[in-house]
Amino acid sequence: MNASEPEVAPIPRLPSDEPNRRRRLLIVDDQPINIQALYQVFAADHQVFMATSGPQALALCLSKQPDLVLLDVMMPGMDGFEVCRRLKADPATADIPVIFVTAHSDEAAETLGLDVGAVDFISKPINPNIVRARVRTHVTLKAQSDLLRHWVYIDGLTGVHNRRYFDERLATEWGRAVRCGTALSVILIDVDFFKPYNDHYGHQTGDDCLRRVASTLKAGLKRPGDLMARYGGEEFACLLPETPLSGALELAHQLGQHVFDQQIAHDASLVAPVVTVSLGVCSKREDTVATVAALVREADAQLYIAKSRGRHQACG
Ligand code: GH3
Ligand code: MG
Ligand code: MG
Ligand code: MG
Repeated sequence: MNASEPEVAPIPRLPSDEPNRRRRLLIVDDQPINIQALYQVFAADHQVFMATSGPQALALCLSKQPDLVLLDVMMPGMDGFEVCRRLKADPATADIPVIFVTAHSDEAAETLGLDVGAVDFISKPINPNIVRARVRTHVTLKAQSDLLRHWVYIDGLTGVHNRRYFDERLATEWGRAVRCGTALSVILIDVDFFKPYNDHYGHQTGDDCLRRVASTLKAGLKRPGDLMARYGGEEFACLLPETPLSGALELAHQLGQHVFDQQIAHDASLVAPVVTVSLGVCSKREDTVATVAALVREADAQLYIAKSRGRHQACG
């Protein structure tokens, strides 16, 4: 591509921001006839999954991530209370709302059901309108809380993770790296001459440029555990678990090259006619980089060196 006006990179869609998506429902009951009754209530406007045992229900919750589970209590082997306990104990399934649907409807059972984490408790035989209404309420609440959680951790301009998420992950990964004696690296990335870019092309085009730089940097990551976040303004931060300095420096060089390869015109830059970035790399070291604060401070110091040596380069 030639140096040209930047294209607007699409902001990634939210997984939960799809108002027309059919909600996924998991119906769990050891009696097929009970499953059938609930299936008929929801099949028309939901994507329905079915399980006839506790272990099958747990597996489906992990693989299908339903928006809600309708859960029988009395089942051979693992009963519904235990299924609910296990769902709530696993961070990957803890947020899925559970409604017990059971013939076993004394107050003690209902109390236990709510205590193990269910949001509601419905007696069999079911009234379709009541089940439908209660499911609708909890599916809506779940969608709203998913959306909130998403925006707490995602940068609204670029669609990559934000500083809050980066800081939390950094603390977690630092703890893990110290415990396991593994490597951990950070790259701080700053767009070169971005104030002149805004002055020359205007803020709107500046925003488009940031979106494009963000998606280019994110696409340059190699492993699922790697993280690219917007650190602030025109700065990005990359977290690389189990990556020593040599690997992080190599990736930093590649990321800088990827941004350059986008050939986003920058007539006001003093380093090239296109948008470039400077990168500072640092890795955990027992002697000199022994705290999270030192890791980020040293990456920032290396970024400063990259700037002072002429920009459009990585130092570490
Ligand atoms: P250097 O090469 O030394 O990094 O120079 P610079 O001009 O990039 O450095 P400076 O920190 O002075 O400028 C950063 C600019 O980034 C200033 C600010 O207006 C701009 N900026 C920060 N956040 C945003 C944003 O969200 N959108 C836009 N369009 N510009 C932003
Ligand atoms: Mg049963
Ligand atoms: Mg800056
Ligand atoms: Mg800058």
